[in-house]
Amino acid sequence: MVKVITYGTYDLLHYGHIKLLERAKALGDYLIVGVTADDFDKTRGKINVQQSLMERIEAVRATGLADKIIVEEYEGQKIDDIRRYGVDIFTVGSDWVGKFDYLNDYCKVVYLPRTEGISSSEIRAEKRKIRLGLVGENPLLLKHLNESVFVNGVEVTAVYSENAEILKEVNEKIENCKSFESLLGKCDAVYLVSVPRQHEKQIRKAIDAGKHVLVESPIATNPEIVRELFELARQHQVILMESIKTAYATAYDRLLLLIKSGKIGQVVSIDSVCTSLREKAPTLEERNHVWSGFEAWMPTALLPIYQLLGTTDCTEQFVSSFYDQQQHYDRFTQMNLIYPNAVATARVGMGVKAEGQLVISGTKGYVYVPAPWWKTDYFEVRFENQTDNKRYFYQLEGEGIRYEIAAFIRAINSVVNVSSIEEDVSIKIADAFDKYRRGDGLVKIG
Ligand code: C2G
Repeated sequence: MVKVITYGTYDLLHYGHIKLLERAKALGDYLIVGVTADDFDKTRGKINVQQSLMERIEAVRATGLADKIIVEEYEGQKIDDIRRYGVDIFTVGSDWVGKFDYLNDYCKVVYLPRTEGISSSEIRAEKRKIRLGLVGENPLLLKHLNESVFVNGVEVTAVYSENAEILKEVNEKIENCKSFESLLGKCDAVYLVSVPRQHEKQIRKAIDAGKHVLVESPIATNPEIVRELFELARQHQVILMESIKTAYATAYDRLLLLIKSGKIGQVVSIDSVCTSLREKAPTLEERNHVWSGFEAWMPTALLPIYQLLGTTDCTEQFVSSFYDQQQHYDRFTQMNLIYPNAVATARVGMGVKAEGQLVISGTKGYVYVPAPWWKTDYFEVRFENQTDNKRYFYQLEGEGIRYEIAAFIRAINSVVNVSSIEEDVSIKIADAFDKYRRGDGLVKIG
């Protein structure tokens, strides 16, 4: 019996895929089809896959051409599979010519002509590209601009910024708008990275104009307003999504799942530290568009705390802030949160450097994420008995920003909010800002 193997993502299964599978089957008597796992696709740069692994497997199964379907999860797996299943022929489309010649050491390699004129990318692109407008003075705007090119189905068309340094970096193909209103006329969706106090007004205008909104955290600095804005977005059938790039890092997502499944027992303490230095403290004028330490970092530092310990049971919140009174600028802030069965500390700073790690302690063990934990690609689960310790690594591309943009575009196209940040977490983050602003539980030093 001649065994044939072939691999693919098979997203939005189309005629080209089916032709390939038919010809692959015709090369032998038994066809094995390897369907790529989501993580594996991410590591090979395919981040726009629309269907889940199960949907893609089902589509391949429905062709009736595969005698066996397997999942491709890691680099080098093809060699393993060929040996394990006693494969005689490896085949793949001609777009891969030469790439798999190394498999000739294990079986025969056949490149089949690719069907012209059809591809998953084209099917995805048939939907008109989402025109994205970028708004704000924070240099994060440029990171989003650069990362958006990795995401299919989106194109940055306009920018509105009062920061001349940022505008210098934006190429002339992108329209430099003189006002927020004119930007709204040039796009379908906006990414806001203006200072938090401008968010509410801008979000309302954008939603009223029927635009989707991705907004750098916090959505607003008052929990009631955030609740209202989510409601407004629902009424207008647009997506409102909070942006914290860490939430889209695969390692961070896996870490949450691992802890929620009880790996370290009950969580009793979370210590989260996020700091960065800046060249010089902002002047009073600059404060109008410069983010303070609390604004820039607190949402990220609070994210694992609210996502793991919840948003309803937090009984107390004490904050000490090293505050530059003259410049109205917080340099270093520590927030202590008390839950019925757990405590947490979020420590953030701008203009202060500390070990930016995340430690989550439980009754059976703890999770350690080394600095800078907000760009997580690696973490360890540690136990009393060191031989039980485990290390986890998940490739992170573009600090998570491109995954976040991809999630935003997917949400827009499916009109379902697929945000990795739950609404109650967004509201609670706004609540922390509100309390801080009102001086509730706050001790200022410096
Ligand atoms: N294909 C084709 N004609 C098309 C489109 C795709 O013959 N118009 C073939 C591809 O060459 C591939 C298979 O259909 O053999 C699956 O295509 P994709 O889902 O795009 O998967 P791909 O990224 O090519 O993955 O490591 C190799 C991969 O797993 C192949």
